[in-house]
This record gives sequence, structure tokens and C-alpha cells, in this order.
Amino acid sequence: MDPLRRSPSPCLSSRPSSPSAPHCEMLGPVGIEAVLDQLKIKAMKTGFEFNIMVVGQSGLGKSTMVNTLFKSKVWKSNPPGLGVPTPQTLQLHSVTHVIEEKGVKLKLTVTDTPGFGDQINNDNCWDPILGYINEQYERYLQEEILITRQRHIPDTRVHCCVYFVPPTGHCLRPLDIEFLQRLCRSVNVVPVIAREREAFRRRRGRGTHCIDIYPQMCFDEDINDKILNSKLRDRIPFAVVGADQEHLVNGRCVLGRKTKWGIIEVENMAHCEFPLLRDLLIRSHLQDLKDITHNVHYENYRVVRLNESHVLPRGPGWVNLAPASPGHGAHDDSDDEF
Ligand SMILES: Nc1nc2c(ncn2[C@@H]2O[C@H](COP(=O)(O)OP(=O)(O)O)[C@@H](O)[C@H]2O)c(=O)[nH]1
Ligand SMILES: [Mg+2]
Repeated sequence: MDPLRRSPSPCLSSRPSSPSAPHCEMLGPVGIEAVLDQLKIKAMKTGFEFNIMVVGQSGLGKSTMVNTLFKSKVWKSNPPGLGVPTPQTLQLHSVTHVIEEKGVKLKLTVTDTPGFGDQINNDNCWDPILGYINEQYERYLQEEILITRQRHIPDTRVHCCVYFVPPTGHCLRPLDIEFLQRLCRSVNVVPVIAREREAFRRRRGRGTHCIDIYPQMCFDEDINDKILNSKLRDRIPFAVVGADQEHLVNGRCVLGRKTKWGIIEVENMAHCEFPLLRDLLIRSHLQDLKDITHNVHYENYRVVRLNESHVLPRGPGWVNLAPASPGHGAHDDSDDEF
């Protein structure tokens, strides 16, 4: 089955209001469609910045997944066969690469996080991760509010956080619920079930625990978005398998993992949902992830900060977006679902 596709999203900045100006009757074509070529040429000159963060317990396959997504271009992988494990990440660590394909440049930054939730006492273990996300918003804000500001503000904001849920158990752990609740208020979150999945998926469902994962229903712009995104939402969390070795299957070289049941091919939708994750992140929703980051998550941060620093006068436009206490997401062990 083909992974779900959609055309590039139009910029969300048109979302708040789309004034219905009367259509002007034209006597003939004037060439306005050339604007699309202009946009394309401009975008190709400027290139794109895209920042992903991976979060989850150690050993769930975060680094391997990033290598699989970007065809081993991100984390240095060990030569196959040596059996040397990828070094464990001990602190937040970002790697940036410029990837170029058919003249399109993508500056990709991947932030790996140290094994989240590995400790016996995991109290506030999300602090460094949320701290990093907010730091990037703050950096952007500090540039943006300068009187003389750069024409292009470097964008280090996290556009998507891929959250790895352990494949064991039948449900989300309370720790995952609490962290996801916090995380999805600040960043686009796509949860995935790490490694080969089992019963977990059958208990999926969303809407409980106030976890508003990406693509958020409230940002579907039209019926096409609704149809495509509903299909994606139904399949999230994707069950993904990462691999950095190729195997020969029916005369073809395929990326996959050798198991006692045979080769699990990462690109084969009958085997896992890696293609859905890859397509969502890179092929169909990359621009939308950036737009929502800028227009929703960053905007929320910006309003709170400007209110705090009294740059905005308290008046009709004053909004208090201080986050509600996360402790209120009452957890009921009997009903752990997405
Ligand atoms: N069975 C299985 N093993 C995996 C998968 N992805 C990674 N691994 C293995 O799990 C170990 C830890 O992977 P790594 O990517 O370093 O995990 P990280 O600590 O989350 O970054 C390595 O030996 C990988 O080869 C997967 O999808 N399935
Ligand atoms: Mg790692």
C-alpha cells in the first residue's frame, strides 16, 4: 500500500481570516500562475531549515531511526558487522547536515535526547527537553524583537518531536502520559511505537489524557486535510522499525532487520509503518510542521513572554496563556490510551 500523501500545505499565516474579496472578472490570462515558479525559485535559493527532536528511553532505536530516515546521513553509524553499538547519548546533542536533492537544499538538525525516563526517579525528567525547546523559541524571539534584525532569522526551533513509546505493555505508562501532555503544548509531537510492535496498537485511541498529537484536528484547513489527516491520526502511533543494513530479498537489496521470522523490511508497509512516518516528516507535512511551529507554538510562547515582560500593554489584546497545571491531567491506569 502506498503511504499517505498530500500536496504541500499552503502557509498557515492565512488561517486566522480569509477575507472574501469579490472575484475580479478578467478579460484574459495575465500570468499570475507564474507566481508559483517565483516561489519555487526563491525557495530553492534560500533552502529549508527543518529541526527534529527524538525522545524516548535508551535502546528504543532513536538513533537508528534517524539514520534510517535520512539514509544514514545523520548519526555516524558503525561499520556493519562489527557489533559496536551506537554510543549512548548522555546529554542533549544536535547534529546539523545540509542535504541536497535535485537542487533543493535542506538544512536538517536532529536533536537526540539522553534516554528519557531511564532513571529510577524520573521526577521532572522532561525539564531539560522542554527547556531546550523553549530556549530555541527564546533565541528566535530575541532576534525577532531587535529593531535592526536579520533578514533571515536562523531557525533552531524544534518543528517536530518524535516520541518513542516502548513496545512492551498494553498501554502508555503514566510517565509517557505526563510528558506527552506537557510536550504537545509546546511542540508538534508524533508518537511512534518503537521496534516490532505487539498488542499495544490494538488499544489505541486518542482524545483521552488531553494529548493533542500532530496533525492536530483543529488545524485541518479544508475537507482534503480532514480526510488525509484523519487517516494519519487513525494510524498514529506508527509502529516503526529502524535499520541501517541492507539484505537480499528476492534478488532485491532492501533495508531491513533480520529476525527469526525473516527479514522485516522497513520500506514495506505490510511489515511496519516506517514509510508513513518518513512521508509525514519529509514528503507531505514538512512545511505544515514548520507553519504550525511558527504560527501556533512559537506564537503562544511569544505572547506569554511579551506579556510577562510587559512589552504589550494590558488591554483588550492581552491574553494570559500561562500553561495550566499539568498535574490536572488525571490519570486512570485502567484506561491508558492515546
Ligand atoms: N529489533 C529491533 N532493534 C532495533 C530497532 N532499532 C534499533 N534497534 C537496535 O537497538 C539497539 C539500540 O538502538 P539505538 O538506535 O542506539 O537506540 P537509542 O538509544 O534509542 O538511540 C541497537 O542495537 C539497534 O540495532 C528496531 O526497530 N528493532
Ligand atoms: Mg541514541
